[in-house]
Amino acid sequence: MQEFLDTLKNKEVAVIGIGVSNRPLLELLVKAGANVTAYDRRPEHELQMGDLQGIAFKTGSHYLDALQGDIIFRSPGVKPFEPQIEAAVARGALLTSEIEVFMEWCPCPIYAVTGSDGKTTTTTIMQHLLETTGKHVFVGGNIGTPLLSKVGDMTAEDIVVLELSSFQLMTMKRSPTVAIITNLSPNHLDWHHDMPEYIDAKCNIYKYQSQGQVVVLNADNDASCSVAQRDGIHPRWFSRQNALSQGVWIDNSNIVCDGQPILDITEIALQGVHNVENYMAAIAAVYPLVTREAIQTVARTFEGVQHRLQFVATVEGVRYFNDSIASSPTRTIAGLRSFDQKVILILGGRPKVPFDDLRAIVAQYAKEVLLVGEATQEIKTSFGNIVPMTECGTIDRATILARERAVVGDIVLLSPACTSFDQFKNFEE
Ligand code: UMA
Repeated sequence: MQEFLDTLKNKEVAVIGIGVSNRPLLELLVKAGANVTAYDRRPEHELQMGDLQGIAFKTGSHYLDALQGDIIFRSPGVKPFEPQIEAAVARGALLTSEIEVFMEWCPCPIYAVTGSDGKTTTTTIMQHLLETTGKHVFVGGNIGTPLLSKVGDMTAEDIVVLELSSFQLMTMKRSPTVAIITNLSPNHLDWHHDMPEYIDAKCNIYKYQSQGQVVVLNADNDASCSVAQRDGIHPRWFSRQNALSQGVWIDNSNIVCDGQPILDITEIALQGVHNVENYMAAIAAVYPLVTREAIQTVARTFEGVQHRLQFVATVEGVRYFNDSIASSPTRTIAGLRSFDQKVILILGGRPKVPFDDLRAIVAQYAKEVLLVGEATQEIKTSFGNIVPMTECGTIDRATILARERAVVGDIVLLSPACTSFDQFKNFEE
């Protein structure tokens, strides 16, 4: 950690985006003696910067107009092709990010997961599996915890498991020891220019690997097969649909790894074939470091990431999911996109950001919306008549109404797109 901090002393550093990823980074940069300017498009009063000392700030609508610095840290949501960023790079500035620098300085093996669907669950499965080896496992990245400030606590004996988004991978010039792409399908095309750019970003997860490092790909996914062929790589494949000669596949109801039966899929506590695929990807990455017995124990006991698209129960043929961690429209959009049928959506609470971006996705993925909390009128105004909406007031009433309205095969999803603070202590309550 000290070695890393020494590289930054007296450097002119720009940090774009004052959010989850960059807050601990800002503190580290100040500690290192760098001259730091932090940029954010949000106005200063929304940023709660009181605890950040020794930093110059540029905020608001023209925040990037005077972008300076030898090193630029971009937070994931900031597009690298903003003209001011491209101009800075053209004049010689180094464009990097908290996660990229973490990967450079991390002292232990990194297992990283990306993909259009199943990233968070696969990352968490990997965490549980690797913990059975007795090693200290650090988990972070897009899943929520920035790890750069923890490098000093890590040793070569530990393991890091990262969830990486296309936003994080887009400018990445480092790859992990073991990389997984769960699948590739159109996603985030409101942010990326187009599908090829999105896919290229994802492929950075293996592009900088050295010999002997591993990439796991989904043989059932056409886009994954195309990139393997294009890049001439030799991945460790998994396939739920076809038997393979090597890698991970299904024989009767058994997940088989290189011909060895590992796990009966009926033992997996998580619902859905997508979770069978998540286990297959994870097994391809960790077996035989993680034993067959340990894999079976995790599969029987791990019931999903709490509050994060967590499957709760099937009642009278209706499946209920809790995604209460989705306190912004972006998160609700991601949640809705993971279902392949229209859902009954419980939405609302205390509004945080406008709902305009959610409108089109709700029209596509929700059969009806049950509204709760302070955001009710704002959502109604924003959505107009795209979908039937009912004012319920509380989550209790919304849930009762959802049960009355749902028919066999329906999905009821709580994914509020708002904070819970108007009625609850936090999203967990
Ligand atoms: N900002 C700008 N200009 C921009 C964009 C953002 O100034 O053009 C500012 C915002 O006003 C905000 C700050 O940048 O104040 C940081 O915003 P950010 O959106 O870059 O996000 P962070 O708070 O740093 O959180 C990010 C990830 N967010 C995104 O990728 C959008 C979090 O993933 C991640 O958990 C966190 O880093 C820790 O590493 C969230 C996510 O929704 C969960 N990810 C997407 C997904 O999973 O689909 C990719």
